[in-house]
Amino acid sequence: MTPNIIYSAEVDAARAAGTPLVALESTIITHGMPWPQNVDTARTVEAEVRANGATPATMAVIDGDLHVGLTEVQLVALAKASNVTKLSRADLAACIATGGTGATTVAATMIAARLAGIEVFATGGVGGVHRGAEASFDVSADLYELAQTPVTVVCAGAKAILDLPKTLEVLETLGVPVIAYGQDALPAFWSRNAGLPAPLRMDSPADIATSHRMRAALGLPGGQLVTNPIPEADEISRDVISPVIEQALVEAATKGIAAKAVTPFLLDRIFDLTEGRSLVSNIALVLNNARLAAAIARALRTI
Ligand code: PSU
Ligand code: MN
Repeated sequence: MTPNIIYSAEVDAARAAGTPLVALESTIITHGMPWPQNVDTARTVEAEVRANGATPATMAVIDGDLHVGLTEVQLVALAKASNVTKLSRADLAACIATGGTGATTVAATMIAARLAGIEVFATGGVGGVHRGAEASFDVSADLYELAQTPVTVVCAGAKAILDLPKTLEVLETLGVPVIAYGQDALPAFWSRNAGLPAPLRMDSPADIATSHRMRAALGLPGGQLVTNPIPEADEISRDVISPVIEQALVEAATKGIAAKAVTPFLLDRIFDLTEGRSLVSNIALVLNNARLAAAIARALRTI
């Protein structure tokens, strides 16, 4: 049995030519941003990847087919739909087997990227260890995926809706390199500094690409997590965002939000509570990550 993988025309051409590719997720479109900014961002991010010398491959499952690269029509349909399933590692096979439609998280996008031979993936934020995980056991499958699937994921750090020290501990335990790009501190999504040192620092796409290949050469499974600080002009300081996050977390607890619903609920509340400012920053950092991911994908072609 083989899954039906459908490559978009541009991804197909890039694969044939051996030119750089960058994977993109779709949960950020369906569960991470509101319409219509979600589809605008998806288009702009794809354009940014192209402008930086690589081909974008946005992943999704549509009617049981695994799509690597979406057409404009597919992108719009996904962005407009209100009840698309959020697909992580646990959900992917079931969705494909039953002819379903769903958006891929970081974990599922990494799986799709590996199947398509794509080594680099750009997104906004990854899942992690949620605050209160000692009671809820809520640890994102993204972390375990990074431990086993050989894709370098470029994000802007983890959101402070998560417990960042615990997230770093789990990544260390799992043997996942966490690399801050161009600075010593771990970036925290909307802000450039989480107040924690990053385990590793690299200052060039070439070093990140070489490390990616070195892991394979050493027989190590899994990928790398590159944390790229949001551009200064788009940053929201920790003082401003922290109380907003606290309020969103209290509301989630009061409403009994659990499991897959937690991250989308918090993102939506933070958007409302910041009157959309969180989204402006979110878009800027995704574009910044698309540029770095394209540069890493280009560097991988020269090694
Ligand atoms: N963090 C964000 N924005 C997002 C997500 C996480 O800042 O859109 C999405 C990603 O798709 C990520 C998923 O893989 O949420 C993690 O969900 P969970 O915590 O349920 O594993
Ligand atoms: Mn979770």
